[in-house]
Amino acid sequence: MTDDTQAPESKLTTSKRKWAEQGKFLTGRPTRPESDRLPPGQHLVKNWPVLDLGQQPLVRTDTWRLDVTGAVENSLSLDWQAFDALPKSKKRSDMHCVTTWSRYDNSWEGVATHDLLDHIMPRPDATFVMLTSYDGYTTNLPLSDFASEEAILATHWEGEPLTRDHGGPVRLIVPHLYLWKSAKWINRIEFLTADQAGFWERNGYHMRGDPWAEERYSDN
Ligand SMILES: Nc1nc2c(c(=O)[nH]1)N[C@H]1C(S)=C(S)[C@@H](COP(=O)(O)O)O[C@H]1N2
Ligand SMILES: [Mo]
Repeated sequence: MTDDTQAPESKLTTSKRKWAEQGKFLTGRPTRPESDRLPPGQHLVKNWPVLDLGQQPLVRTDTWRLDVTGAVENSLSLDWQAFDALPKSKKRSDMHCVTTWSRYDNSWEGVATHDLLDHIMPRPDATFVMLTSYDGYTTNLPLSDFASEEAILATHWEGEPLTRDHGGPVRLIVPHLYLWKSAKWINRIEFLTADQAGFWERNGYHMRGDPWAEERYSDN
């Protein structure tokens, strides 16, 4: 057709069909269209870079402990055997580092945070968590992010035990936040009734760190 009133209509129809395919404007399960998979300002890498404070502690499973404390009904101090006896989960997720690299489709095995939460039962006034690691690193995040369905205390990546440089024997993975929230060599989880800044958060990084909102640095 050469009728030029037709052109904008058919463009709109094309867009509408695309939106329908992507489920745009649908509320319900928060699926992301493929085009939104890479957060703004990020680029893809195939390797897995190592980033930390520069000191990679050697943490042996025979001395490892995970202390879970603070605003909870049941404080716990888990040794490796007790941790290993918790239900195991597998997850597949992307990771996004604030230094602008992202890596797709990482497979994780370990203990889902919601399975740990079932045991310790945070008190109703618990709203944030502070993580402390064997290298002295700390990072804070909202309890709702820590408890997300995809969050896991990971012992394995791609079917292999997590290596020392990536935080073995256990690190947290919270894939929907920047990777600095995912504490390597985790040693302690403290439940808080108000937010407190961890290491990078005291040094200019954002308190939440949502990659899609580009929450890289704090506003002040
Ligand atoms: N214990 C600990 N966890 C840490 C860090 C750290 O220095 N110490 N660095 C954070 C930062 S800034 C990033 S980007 C990721 C990097 O994880 P990777 O080295 O496995 O890629 O770990 C996070 N977790
Ligand atoms: Mo980072």
